[in-house]
Amino acid sequence: MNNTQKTESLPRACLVLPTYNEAENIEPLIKEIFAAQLNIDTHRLHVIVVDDHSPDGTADIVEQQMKTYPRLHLVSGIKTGLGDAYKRGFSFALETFNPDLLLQMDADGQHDPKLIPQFINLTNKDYDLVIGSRFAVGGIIPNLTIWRRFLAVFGNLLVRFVGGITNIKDCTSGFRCIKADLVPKCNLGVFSTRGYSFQSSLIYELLRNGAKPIEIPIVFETRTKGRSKLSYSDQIEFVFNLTKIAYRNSGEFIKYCCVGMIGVMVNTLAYILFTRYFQFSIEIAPLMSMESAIISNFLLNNYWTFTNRPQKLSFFRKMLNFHLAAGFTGLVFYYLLFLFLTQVLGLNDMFSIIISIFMGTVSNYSINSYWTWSKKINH
Ligand SMILES: Nc1nc2c(ncn2[C@@H]2O[C@H](COP(=O)(O)OP(=O)(O)O)[C@@H](O)[C@H]2O)c(=O)[nH]1
Ligand SMILES: [Mg+2]
Repeated sequence: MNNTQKTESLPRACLVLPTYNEAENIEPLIKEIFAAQLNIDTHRLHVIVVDDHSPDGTADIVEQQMKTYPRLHLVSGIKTGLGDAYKRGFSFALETFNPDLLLQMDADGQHDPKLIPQFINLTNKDYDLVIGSRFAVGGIIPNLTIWRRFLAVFGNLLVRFVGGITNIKDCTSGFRCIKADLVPKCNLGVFSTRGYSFQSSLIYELLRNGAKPIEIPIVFETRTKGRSKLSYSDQIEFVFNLTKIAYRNSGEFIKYCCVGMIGVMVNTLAYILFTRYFQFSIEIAPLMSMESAIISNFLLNNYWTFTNRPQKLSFFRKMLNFHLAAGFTGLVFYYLLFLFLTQVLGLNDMFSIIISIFMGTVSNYSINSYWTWSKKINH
């Protein structure tokens, strides 16, 4: 049996490659991906390029290459975001090829195709989800701008500690290999995420459906040519999507937000009481009303939001932590971030205050969840 006949009978692995204006990167990448087939004995590789009518002619190059590579396919659509592109690519792969594995990868040279055989090998060893991880021990992100590095690190911390996916270090990586039978269970059709936050939603859904994950350290190179397509709307969608993941993972975050809203009412009522009834001065009254709200928030969180958690710290230690967390997030998010957004970035003050309150709530929740009411046992 020659090599071609041998691979014909193998189960299929479909690599879904989303592209938007990747004309300068796509040709060498496809060559490298198919070269990796030589080191894969167990699966037959198909590559599905999902292109959204890139104005730079990416699709034309792919069509040219399809003449050389019979297992190269093109799915074209209207640009509505990275998540939508993946959904389209996955559906096409599942319906057309009935694959054993689905792979995800960026088309800009940031992911090394030479790792594909290793990813596939690990699924042969009983792992359902192999993640090319920038944050596993040995993972490196050289030459990334400080802003992009911050987004990658902070975004992951949020997914992990707000979303509750604590066992995965890189929840937003776009380099993965997944056992295909898990994907239909994830119900991609009802994912509301259209952009980059698809990646974290997918991880959450896969784990919820019992996927056994493993992370492989990768070197996340800078893109070979062209510009990143990550937009501000992707970043905003990402943050809002976190609350959904957090809520679906547990109702604690929602309870925490309700407590926060009750806190605003307590703050206001206490202020009215201290100034109008007890006649305190307006220098003192705001501090007293703020402290009343902090104490009422603490008690509600202790006896309602986190009541089912094993109690690790003493009541007073939790109270102290809660105050420190409130001071920290108050200063960093409600004040410094607000100043940064309005004064440095020149954004509208109402938009900035909403972002600051949102980021402050999310961070405050994370700190209290993982410090004040930590689930971990003290050794
Ligand atoms: N089809 C499609 N591909 C996209 C879209 N947005 C990004 N991509 C592709 O998704 C991959 C990751 O995007 P990239 O801009 O490199 O994101 P970054 O690595 O986070 O900066 C690249 O291959 C992009 O061409 C989109 O809306 N549609
Ligand atoms: Mg990229």
